[in-house]
Amino acid sequence: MYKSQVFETGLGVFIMNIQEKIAQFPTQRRLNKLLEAVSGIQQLTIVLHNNPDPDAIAAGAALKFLLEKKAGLEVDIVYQGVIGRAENKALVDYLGVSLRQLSDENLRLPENLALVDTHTRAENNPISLEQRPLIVVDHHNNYVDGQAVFSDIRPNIGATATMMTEYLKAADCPPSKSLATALLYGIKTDTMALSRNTTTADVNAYCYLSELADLDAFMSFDKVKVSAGYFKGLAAAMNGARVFQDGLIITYLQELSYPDLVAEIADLMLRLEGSKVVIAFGIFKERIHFSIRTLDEKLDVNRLAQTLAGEEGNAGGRDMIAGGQIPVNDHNLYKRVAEVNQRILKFFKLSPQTEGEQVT
Ligand SMILES: [Mn+2]
Repeated sequence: MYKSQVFETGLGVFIMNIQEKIAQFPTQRRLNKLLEAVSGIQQLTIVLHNNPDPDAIAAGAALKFLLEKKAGLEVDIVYQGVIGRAENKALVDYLGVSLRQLSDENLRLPENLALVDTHTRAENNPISLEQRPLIVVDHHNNYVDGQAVFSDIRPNIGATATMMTEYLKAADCPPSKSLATALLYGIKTDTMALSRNTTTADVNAYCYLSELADLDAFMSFDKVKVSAGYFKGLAAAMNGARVFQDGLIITYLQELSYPDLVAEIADLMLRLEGSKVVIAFGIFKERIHFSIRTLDEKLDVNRLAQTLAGEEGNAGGRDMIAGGQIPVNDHNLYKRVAEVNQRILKFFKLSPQTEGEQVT
């Protein structure tokens, strides 16, 4: 009997089901542990990374959905910073899940916490080192988060939305149309449409979600109107961009209308012919925000980001993406901006006098 015929029979389908179930074993175990971590509590607060992106927003909403359905919890989602990108705002509006912005003055968090798309050692979230979250689900950095009651950190996975999709499947808790759409968009943006840091798990989740999602809504996020601030930033980025040897591009955007504009610009400038590494930076609320994108797999972007941030800032990155912040004030702003430039040139072993070529 041919293999295809075997799989058309009841036995074949049975075997395929078993194979799928075996593949789900680790997720099932993780799901049980995740639910154990919140047993006996009624309320939980999910903390996303600062200036949350679509992956954090979608994965956070998925964890809320899962814990409300499977553990009967009351769950709210909070974040620090700004949801600035027009696409991300459109996603939040569409998703209809309320996300509470923590004010800079009042960062006190309740006791029962979950971190999503970030972890306890990352500096891009407001939780203090003394706080022990019940849950951490993330795909940044390669270590077990011993500080959390339950942690699932898988740095090889392209998006936290992929991990949350696995949980929903294992829990027999299919996402609603809007949640599936958001998760799909989270995977799309974190993996640059499955072209960067992508694993089979991401592709599987993507296929699964495509069936459930509202594809018109999914396509609409990238076509949403953007603010004049975006074009202002774009103009500053183009005028300020300088190209150095080996495809290094540095661009200083000055005042940012929202912090993650630097990431948007860095992604865009990586399309310039010959570019291999882009570093975009600008100022938002007494901080220099910088973003790094590369096509060079050998470049240690995390080390580069740490170098730029220096002692006074914080940074992190993985694979081909990194970012960070450096505090500034009115007095040291110019000095700090010059320092960032010098640190980049030094990292790439370029002379401090090198000026690079203008793009425009
Ligand atoms: Mn992510």
